Amino acid sequence: MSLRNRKLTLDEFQQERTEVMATWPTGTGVDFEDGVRYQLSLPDSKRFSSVLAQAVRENKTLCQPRAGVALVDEHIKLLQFLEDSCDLLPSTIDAYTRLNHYEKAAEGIERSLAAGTSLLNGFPAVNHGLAECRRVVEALKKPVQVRHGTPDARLLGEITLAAGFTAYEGGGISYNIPYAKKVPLERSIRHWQYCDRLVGLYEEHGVRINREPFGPLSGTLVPPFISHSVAIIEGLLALEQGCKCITLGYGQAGNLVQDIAAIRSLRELGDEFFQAAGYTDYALSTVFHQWMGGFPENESMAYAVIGWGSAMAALSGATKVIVKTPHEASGIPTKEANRQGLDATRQMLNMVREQVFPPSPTLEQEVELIKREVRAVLAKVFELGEGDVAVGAVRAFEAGVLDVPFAPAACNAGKLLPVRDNEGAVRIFEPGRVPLPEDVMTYHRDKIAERARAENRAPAFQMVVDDIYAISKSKLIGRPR
Ligand code: 8ZB
Repeated sequence: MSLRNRKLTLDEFQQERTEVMATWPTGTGVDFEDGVRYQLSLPDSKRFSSVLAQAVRENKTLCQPRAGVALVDEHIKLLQFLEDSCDLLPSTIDAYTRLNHYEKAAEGIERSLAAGTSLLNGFPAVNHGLAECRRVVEALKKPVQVRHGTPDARLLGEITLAAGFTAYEGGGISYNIPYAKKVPLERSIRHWQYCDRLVGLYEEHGVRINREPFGPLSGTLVPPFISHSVAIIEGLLALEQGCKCITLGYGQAGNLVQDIAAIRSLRELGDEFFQAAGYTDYALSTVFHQWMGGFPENESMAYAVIGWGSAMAALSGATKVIVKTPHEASGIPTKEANRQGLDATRQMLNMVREQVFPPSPTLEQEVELIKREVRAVLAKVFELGEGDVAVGAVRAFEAGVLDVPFAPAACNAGKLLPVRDNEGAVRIFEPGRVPLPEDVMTYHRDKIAERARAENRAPAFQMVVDDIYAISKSKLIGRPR
């Protein structure tokens, strides 16, 4: 394996850059120096990192939608429509671009033009190219982030960052394991080192770009320690390449104590591991994703799911919350539904803002549990990598030491099985080859046994299946009827 967690030299980067820029014609229009000049000309109000930093200072939770359509003018109208209802803006990239199928994206643009409506599920930034992307940034008052799901996001990063986007979501693990079937992990991590090095290069030129690993992974019963471990690894990989503004993410699991403990432990573990690795010059924030699993069809019921996620985001003290819409069960939302999700969220954030979840032994215990789990897994990752976290991550997935439930990637073991306990917290039913301490596994088994007794059935795979569909059928825990 040639992969190493070390900063790419400028020569290595420049050589690779020449190849990347030649993969699609819009790559030739990108000038890094011009990108830096444009980035430096942006006011603070349009810089993602500045808005996040202010929220951290004020202990505020910001809200951000997902949104993206095929054509530039429509995309601008959509974001302008959402802008007054949120703090941070996205540009959600379409699925063809995520797979580097730019010819397909080009067809989608043509067909959308002919149809007079978007026939892509996001904004094809690579096809539109730098000048058109910059038109998006110019038309808005708030910071814009690229949100996608791309294992090879090098060209996308070059174009959008030069265009003035000030935040970039994703990572070599989190944009592979849940998103791709057969992209080798070694390759996606290497491609994301390029993206992180690009961000690092902007940082060297005085431009702060926010980097956000994708926290929720498969969005399906992911235990906090799994997503935290991946988030911290991706944070370490980004810091090595010179990134300085990191947002670590977590997808709502549904249990109040577990979700609050998750955000707190994520922030504290982030600092713990980053500093232990020798990084001190960075800004850290957190993002809470409203429920990423199946949603109820019924829109009133969907608002309840959105509201609970908003309350948890605020109580957990996350820096921002990614917002769902009442259309979640059916697909891409209309711009109206998108704004309704934001308005419901903001109402809840505003009501919960001043309230603090009282310190409690139960919460402390949950925080400590997650920390012990993450430390155990990451110790094994470092051991497998002989000190190198990039190598360790690849070997850990091979060995099933890192194992994301319900993820499509062939290189993911899929042996770990999560299930809810009697209060709805996500626990470990079957650890597979994930190295959890023996007493931690005993705790998980006891919590699951408690639920099994309450339901008068043995813990079995059916319980897991019931939990997967529970929220879309109106409950947190998939109890037998
Ligand atoms: C992993 C993220 C999935 C979520 C939403 C889905 C789902 C995807 C768009 C979008 C608004 C888009 N999503 N693409 N929302 N506009 N173009 O991301 O609905 O909630």
